[in-house]
Amino acid sequence: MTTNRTFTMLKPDSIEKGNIGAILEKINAAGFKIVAMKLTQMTENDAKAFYAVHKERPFFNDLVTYMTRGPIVAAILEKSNAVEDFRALIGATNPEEAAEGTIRKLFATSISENAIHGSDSDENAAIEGAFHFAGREVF
Ligand code: RTP
Ligand code: MG
Repeated sequence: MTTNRTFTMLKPDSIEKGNIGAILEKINAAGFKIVAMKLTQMTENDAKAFYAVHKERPFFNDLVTYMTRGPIVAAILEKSNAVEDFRALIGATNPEEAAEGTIRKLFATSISENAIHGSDSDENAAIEGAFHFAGREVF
């Protein structure tokens, strides 16, 4: 069994709604260890770079506006099978399609404002973690 890491952001709607504690509770209960964490706000250039894969999509400008409108909680999480298990914990992109008990089912507002991000591969987890954290901030 390999222990590995994923990257997450609690998105601005989660902070606005006062859901940081409740969401971290779910993450802890699912067995993830927090190895880096901070409250931070992305600039427009940060969000455009972070979500560059979606730059041709019709929702791109709305996504950048949403992700930059207030602080986020960025974190690196450790667990066996971290990327896949965390995507299962957060649920489908559209909360209407998310399974019962998932973070998006419980806390998301809509497909656009969906409470939380989770990396979609080990490679992206490493890239996204390094985007937000210096080496000395990761434990
Ligand atoms: P994320 O990258 O944030 O973990 O989300 P995801 O993999 O589940 O979904 P993805 O396809 O990567 O989309 C990134 C984020 O863009 C917003 N979105 N809005 N209005 C729309 O149709 C739409 N589709 C996607 C969401 O905030 C989504 O999480
Ligand atoms: Mg994605």
